Amino acid sequence: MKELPLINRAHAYGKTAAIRSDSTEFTYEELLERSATLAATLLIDANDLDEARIAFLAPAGFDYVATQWAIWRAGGVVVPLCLSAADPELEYTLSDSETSSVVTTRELSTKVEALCQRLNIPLLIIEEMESASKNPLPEVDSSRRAMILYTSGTTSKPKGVVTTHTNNQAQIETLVEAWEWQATDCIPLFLPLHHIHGIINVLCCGLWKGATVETFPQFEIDTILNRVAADAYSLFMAVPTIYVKLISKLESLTDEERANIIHGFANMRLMVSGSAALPASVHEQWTDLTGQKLLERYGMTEIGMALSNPFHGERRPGAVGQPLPKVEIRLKSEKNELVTAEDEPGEIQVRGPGVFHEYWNRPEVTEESFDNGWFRTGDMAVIETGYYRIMGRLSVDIIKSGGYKLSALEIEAVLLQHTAIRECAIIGLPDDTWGEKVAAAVVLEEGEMLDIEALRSWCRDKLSNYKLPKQLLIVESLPRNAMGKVTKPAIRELF
Ligand code: MLC
Ligand code: AMP
Repeated sequence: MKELPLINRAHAYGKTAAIRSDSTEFTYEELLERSATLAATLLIDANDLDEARIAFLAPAGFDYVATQWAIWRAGGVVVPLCLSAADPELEYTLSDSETSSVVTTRELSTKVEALCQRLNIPLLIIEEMESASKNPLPEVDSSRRAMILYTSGTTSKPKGVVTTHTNNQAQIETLVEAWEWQATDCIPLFLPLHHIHGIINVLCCGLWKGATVETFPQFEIDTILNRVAADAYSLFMAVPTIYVKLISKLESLTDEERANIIHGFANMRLMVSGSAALPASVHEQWTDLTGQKLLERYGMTEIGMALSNPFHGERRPGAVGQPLPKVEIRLKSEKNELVTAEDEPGEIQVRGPGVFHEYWNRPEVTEESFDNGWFRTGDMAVIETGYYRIMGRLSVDIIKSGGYKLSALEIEAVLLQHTAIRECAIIGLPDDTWGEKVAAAVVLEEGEMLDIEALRSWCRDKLSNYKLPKQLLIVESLPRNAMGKVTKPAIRELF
């Protein structure tokens, strides 16, 4: 039977370690076996899930990957859930994706049990999924939908980005080729597994090539640095905030404590930064500390990775390089004209097999986001002596904080539910560690008071941790332009 390429390739890797967590290793063979059992359990009443959406909440590790592969092998669409999501966010994801069942671990089940009951969605516990069924798994064509990742944007609620297996495969092959992934590679995975950076760039690329992926529940800096010092890794991929945190950690250590860690970093064959702008100063500091020249690349949930500094050749601080294999890029000016010259800014538009299939259940939004077959990223760039440089985003309502894309509108909609708040505006303030940090300017109702701690604790059961405002400014009124529209640049000046 024809299997999906990612699964099919795994047979050849047999007893190699695919996943390493807490010093336990799981081989490719074990992954194939466990995912087949889980797939059979998911298929208890059917021969094929026929693109049913199966959401899952699992920490990074063997269970996560076995569940992901099981859903794919059973013909379903994976909807990975955010571990730190608040209840309303989980409810939105399950409802919007029209999820037909949720899979989780026993430990995490309390987080979704009541919600699944309320929404009448079956909840499956991974540890209890043992199937006696020996029904053959369906043949799943690569053109079918594979994954929905929720991404914030210029709409108040996140949109589900649907990719097919073909899209995912193209995104993987692009990176495997450009960054010369090897079966001997070992990479730490500490990024959240409901976003493309962790899922495609680290996990799927590693498993595609037969490498070993060492998982951590989150960015546990001390544990990870111990492993770096033990020379455990050949590759490292992270968001800029992580490099900033690593630099300040390394600077806090004595020369002796630092020596092995620096050696471990220096020995890696490649270190990559992406998901947000890497300040040139951080790039240079990292080289001074470790001798490694970070490779910065640019991507997006909807398109996979698009631009990258070269694996061989000049890695230029402040720039994101050139189009990756199989990715076509063009720049469109404000006047909607093609930019052909260097030093002229334009919106990045992307075409290629890695570009997503659709926004789930949003045909009009999908259509509007393309210009004659080219995906409009909303990011501005310029070409300078052959390399693209990202200049910023077209929308002020999109914030990138710690590598997470946040919608100002989504946070504003939540804040407006607070009885003390009459009006509010969320902006991203520049921040050395987080890139941008979420800041709120609010107009209070008559006689009300509010401080940042009270606001954050009120928000906590409504928004994930990383979306909570970090700064609060109480204003008499929000600055508006002649049309009555709130002007965010003017708000930024108030902080
Ligand atoms: C957390 N904190 C923040 C914050 N997030 N403060 C300001 N801004 C933020 N965004 C605060 C917390 O409130 C807490 O404060 C303290 O920092 C520690 O919180 P934490 O959550 O424990 O932080 P940490 O674990 O260190 O997380 C940092 C991080 C994480 C960088 C590891 O944010 C992360 O994993 N980011 C990666 C996201 C990602 O993968 N994006 C890729 C999307 S895909 P206190 O006071 O309570 O201690 C994409 C496409 C592409 O973008 O191109 O790749
Ligand atoms: P997401 O929607 O979470 O996938 O985030 C994608 C966005 O992250 C892009 O549209 C860019 O705005 C931003 N981004 C990713 N990589 C970079 C980079 N290297 N430099 C600047 N911005 C980046």
